[in-house]
Amino acid sequence: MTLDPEIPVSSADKAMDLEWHYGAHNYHPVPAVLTRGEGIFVWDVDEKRYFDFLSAYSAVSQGHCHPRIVNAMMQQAQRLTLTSRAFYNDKTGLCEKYLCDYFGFDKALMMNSGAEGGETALKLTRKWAYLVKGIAQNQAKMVFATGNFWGRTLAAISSSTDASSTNDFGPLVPGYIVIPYNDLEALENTFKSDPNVAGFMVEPIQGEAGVVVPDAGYLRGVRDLCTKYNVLFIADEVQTGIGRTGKRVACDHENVKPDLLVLGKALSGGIMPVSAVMTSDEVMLTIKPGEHGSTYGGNPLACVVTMEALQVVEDEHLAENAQNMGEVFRSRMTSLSQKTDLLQTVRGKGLLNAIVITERPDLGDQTAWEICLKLKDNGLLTKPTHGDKIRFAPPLTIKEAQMHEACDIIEKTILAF
Ligand code: IF1
Repeated sequence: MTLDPEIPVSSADKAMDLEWHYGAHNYHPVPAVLTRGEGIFVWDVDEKRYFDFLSAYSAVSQGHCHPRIVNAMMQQAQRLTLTSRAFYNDKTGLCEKYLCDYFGFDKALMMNSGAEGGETALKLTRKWAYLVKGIAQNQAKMVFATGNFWGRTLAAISSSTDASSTNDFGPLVPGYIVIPYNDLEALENTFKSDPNVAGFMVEPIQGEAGVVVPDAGYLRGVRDLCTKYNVLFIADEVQTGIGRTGKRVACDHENVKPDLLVLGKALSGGIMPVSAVMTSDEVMLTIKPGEHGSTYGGNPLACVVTMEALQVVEDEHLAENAQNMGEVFRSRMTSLSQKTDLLQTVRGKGLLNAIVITERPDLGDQTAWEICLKLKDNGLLTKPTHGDKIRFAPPLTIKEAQMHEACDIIEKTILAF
């Protein structure tokens, strides 16, 4: 491949140029060209160090390139990586048991992306609707909340209320009902009015919508209504799970147990795509051999990585650390909000947080983006979510001194803006 002599020589520019010329334009990245990651830090091609306050959208909760997880991967990668599920192997069952013991379910079904996890949960729910609940064929309804985000597949975007996710991708998947988030009355009215409702899939905290935390008691209310109306409660914890909000999973904040739990992202510590759906025998056994699967789903390499990634969360008490460091972060941001009108409020749980900023008249909806560019210049990486919210989600391994150093950067950037 001969590079166009017009392409700027700096490796940062070259990397961005290559993506521009040869890659789809389905992202608008912050212009940082990263080449190395370790713990809470990443470095760009010019060896500039950044605090990673996005953690690949909560997938790198254990920190970049965690040595235990990388080592586990390397050991297994030299032994057996993929057999397909046409045969058994000596890791998949161990990991399925590990997941069931860790999260308290009868069975697990492993896939790859979070979207595939959500799709698997939906297919299980529809099977259960017809084979167990007795809903008439093709009449099962799925309920979602406004502002939901669970991936980019057609089934996932069909529940979206964000035009940028759905425009020009129709026709969408039928059988969906979308109701307001954090609204138990709307949920009960929907269950009362339609006997064909099979499941309600909801994020305990909405990530993409801008870290929207529902009222205390919402998850308990969802649990009780789903039980009352014999509807499956599907918790999409792809982003909120695995210690991110200060608990093992976010549902633990209200001691509720969903009928199906969907996990992804940090399940593999940012090493490779792994997702999983966990549920009861009653639900899981509605799918028979040959009715669902995936080439890489539950492969030996993914299973070894997953078990080590979860053990690291346990051994390093990452959920507790997320709880404590999140309190430090929100306290610092609350103090900062008293020094500037730019920062309206901070919200979140554990280390899944966002600040809501006041758009500056000259910048309008680019204000958050411009702040993120300045944060980058000052050594901290993150990205706006939906206009006027900026998400802050560092790896759960962050230490208190590092959190204060990062908050100093945020404070300096905001006050100078
Ligand atoms: C991108 C958003 C976050 C998720 C929840 C399922 C999935 C996701 C709650 C699907 C994925 C990712 C997708 C990623 C950016 C990121 C994201 F901004 F897109 F919405 F985190 F908020 N459930 N979220 O958050 O998992 O198939 O991606 O493995 O599309 O760039 P996936």
